[in-house]
Amino acid sequence: MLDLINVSYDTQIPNNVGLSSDKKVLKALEKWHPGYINWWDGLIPQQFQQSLVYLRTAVSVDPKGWAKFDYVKMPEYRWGVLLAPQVEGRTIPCGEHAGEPAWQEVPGEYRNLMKRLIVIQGDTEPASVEQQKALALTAPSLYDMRNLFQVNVEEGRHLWAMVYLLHKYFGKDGREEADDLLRRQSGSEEAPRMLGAFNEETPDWLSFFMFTYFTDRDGKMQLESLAQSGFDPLSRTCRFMLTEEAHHMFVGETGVGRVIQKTCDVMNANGITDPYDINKIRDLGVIDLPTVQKKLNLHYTLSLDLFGQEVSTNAANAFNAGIKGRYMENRLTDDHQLRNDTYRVAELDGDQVVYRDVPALTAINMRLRDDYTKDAAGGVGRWNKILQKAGIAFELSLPHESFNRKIGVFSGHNFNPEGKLVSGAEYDKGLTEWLPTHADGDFIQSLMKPCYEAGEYAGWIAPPKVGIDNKPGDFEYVKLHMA
Ligand code: BYC
Ligand code: FE
Ligand code: FE
Repeated sequence: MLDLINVSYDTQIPNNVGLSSDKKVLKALEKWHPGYINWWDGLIPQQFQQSLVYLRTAVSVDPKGWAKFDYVKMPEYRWGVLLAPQVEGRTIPCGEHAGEPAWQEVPGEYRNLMKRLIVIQGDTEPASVEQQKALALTAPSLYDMRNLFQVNVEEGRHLWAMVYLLHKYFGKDGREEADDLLRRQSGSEEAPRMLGAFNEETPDWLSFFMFTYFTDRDGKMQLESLAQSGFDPLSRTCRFMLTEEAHHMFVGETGVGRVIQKTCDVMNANGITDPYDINKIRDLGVIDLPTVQKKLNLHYTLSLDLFGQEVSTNAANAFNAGIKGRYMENRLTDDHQLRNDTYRVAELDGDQVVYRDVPALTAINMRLRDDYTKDAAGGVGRWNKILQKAGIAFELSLPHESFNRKIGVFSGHNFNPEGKLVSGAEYDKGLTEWLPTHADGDFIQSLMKPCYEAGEYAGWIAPPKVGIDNKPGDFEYVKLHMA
């Protein structure tokens, strides 16, 4: 009898999908495995590959207690194929097949559409590891380094999750797509990653925290909508990935929060009340709040672009086919088909942003993006609480959806963060206050000095309130191997 909760370690690839009796797929995955290890080996600097990292590894997919923590050398991490348990009698939640039994195989008519979405999802996972590959060299603490590596190994596992689906359900072209996932590279000229934000740099730790807060949250929203898929193996894969995703966003939210906390503490200790007294604040070795806002502007708007066009026939087709649902589709109470519904989308009328109702089926991307914005606003509110508590008169906010966009109706137009169309000259002038400049980047870079003593933290970031796995403050989260 197959055990679908606990992970089996009887093959090279830990799994709860019965790989040991699925020889064809096991063989394909074993063939893909060396390329993956080779990719990982070439990416993360060698001294960290040899270090012992206190990581959690999934041992079951039961939401209560699925993880075990232990010291692991990353190349020996057991990347596995883990699907959430099958739900008895699950039906397709939306679109023209709503109510029919969920598919256990890919319906021929949707094969290409489904493959494309799985490939895009798979492409982002290794891309993020590539973007973050150099950060350990400047880790502000062993605690942060451990969190970085935890995120990295799990994004690696997310790649495995998509590669499993490609190998198992898409035959030869699935295997070719799986190979291509290791061929493309973030930022490469010849073979870039598929989506814009995944070809940007993550040059410093503030970027990393913003990325895990804002861009991993796009991951959450996309996985939520794929978890609603009528294709049951995709749904089950995404449901388990979501349990891991929560930690990635936690790292981002608490990371930014700790940066803000430290800046407030240092300002208060030195009697600085004006957050715009930037030189004085920077001279004290912490990141000024206007620069935090600029980084927020950048990462939020890059992430908005990941939702695609506001009005999209691709998205309508995916919903109608039952391949991709809305956020919390199973909790919504409409007909799940959107035959006559409308949804409000932004449009440009001359130099005004206007809102118009369009058929809801075509506005699936916009709706998910709106849900994302609501979700992302929560943490910004909590960051502002830190500022209030410290008595610093500064408020962070999400810029208007029209600002700095490369995809959708606003792209190619000069909007300011308040959502007002401005002249090219005004825009150029404003940019230095709205987005990080090279000088801002240089300043942040100057703070990025590694802090590798257990229990110590770089001067620009506050320690966390609690440790990982309830460990004490001076716990050695990474036992560094220094050659
Ligand atoms: N960059 O009709 P549209 C994560 C293309 S993050 C470049 O709106 P659609 C993670 C688009 O492909 C989550 N191109 O497209 C986070 C289309 O091209 P074709 C990743 C773009 O399909 C952190 C054309 O423009 N998962 O997991 O409705 C760390 C027309 O656009 C972009 C997914 O994204 C762009 N930003 O929407 C690690 C889920 N946007 O077909 C991991 C799967 C659009 O005309 N993907 N284009 O050649 C999807 O659901 C959809 O493909 C998208 C795009 C939402 C991305
Ligand atoms: Fe992921
Ligand atoms: Fe993630």
